[in-house]
Amino acid sequence: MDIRENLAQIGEELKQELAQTDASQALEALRVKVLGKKGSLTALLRGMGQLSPEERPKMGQMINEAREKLTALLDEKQAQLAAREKEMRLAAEAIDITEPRDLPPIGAEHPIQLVLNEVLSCFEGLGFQVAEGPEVELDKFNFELLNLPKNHPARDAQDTFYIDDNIVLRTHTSPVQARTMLTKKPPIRIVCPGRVFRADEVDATHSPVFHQIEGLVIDKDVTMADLKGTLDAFAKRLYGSDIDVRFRPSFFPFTEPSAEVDLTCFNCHGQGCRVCKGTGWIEVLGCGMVNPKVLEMCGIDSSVYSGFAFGIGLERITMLRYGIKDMRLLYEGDLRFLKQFR
Ligand code: 2NL
Repeated sequence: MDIRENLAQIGEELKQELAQTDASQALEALRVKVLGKKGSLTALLRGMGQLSPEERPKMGQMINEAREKLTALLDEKQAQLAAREKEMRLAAEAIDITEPRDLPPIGAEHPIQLVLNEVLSCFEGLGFQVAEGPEVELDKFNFELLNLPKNHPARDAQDTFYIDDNIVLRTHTSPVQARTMLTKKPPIRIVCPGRVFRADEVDATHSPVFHQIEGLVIDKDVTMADLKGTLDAFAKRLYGSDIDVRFRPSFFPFTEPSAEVDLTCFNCHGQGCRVCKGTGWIEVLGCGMVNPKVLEMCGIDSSVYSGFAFGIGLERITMLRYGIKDMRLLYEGDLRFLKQFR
């Protein structure tokens, strides 16, 4: 068989085998079988040694042309296979973006937050603005300006977490109001919600970290009637139009006069029940007319302006609202408890 026939046969064989090849690995094996060191075309090249010097250049040229053709055939097939394999891979990896996914578990607002939201929307409806301040406070703002001088029992080390001689964890949100009085001119109408700290034991009704919302109104001619009217409107917005407020005399160093405020029991509407211990009333907050000494220390002329303030313990009204018997449930983060408020 002469080289020409040989080349034609190698080409025919390759074409047939290529037609049956459908994987790039098999294609590479074919490439080696023809063009590799021990390949059929390479064997022909080696055989050229037996040719006469006159024949050699011509045959060499034919073999090289054949090699180029065969290489082109192999490359073409390789490109086809690569394209097909890519197509298959893309098809296999395709993502159905219309497939509904598993939703991550959705959290719920904490019951204290739920109650705070209601209380805030009541006061915002009455024209109050929300003010916030630092939880780590200067003694001056937490105590001094609120008529709680050094050695007052309320600042006893038993109740107050001291950072150092002049810095405490705030024991109420009143320092936010003191800061507001020092920086803003009346009229002032703010509510200050936030976390407060007292060195208390932990039990069903006490926690060293708890939450308050305080309110402050300062303007000309503000009287006890404005205080009572505001709290009455608040109570009716929060619990319903049949809820009344009742003032009992009390004492706070920062207000004079001071009062504790009861609301009609939201559970029995005044009839008397377990929630209100048969009285028909529930104690909800403390309040009073801002002590003129406090106004003066905070840079407000007490001969021109007067004001009222109040403080509400959020844990207490949250527990009453949802019938929670132990305050610790509010802090433990037990999902079985928290889920019930979704
Ligand atoms: C309570 C009593 C109260 C205030 C807080 C206050 C703040 C300033 C001036 C005057 Cl800057 N008063 N706050 C007044 C009366 C009572 O809270 O039993 N809270 C749970």
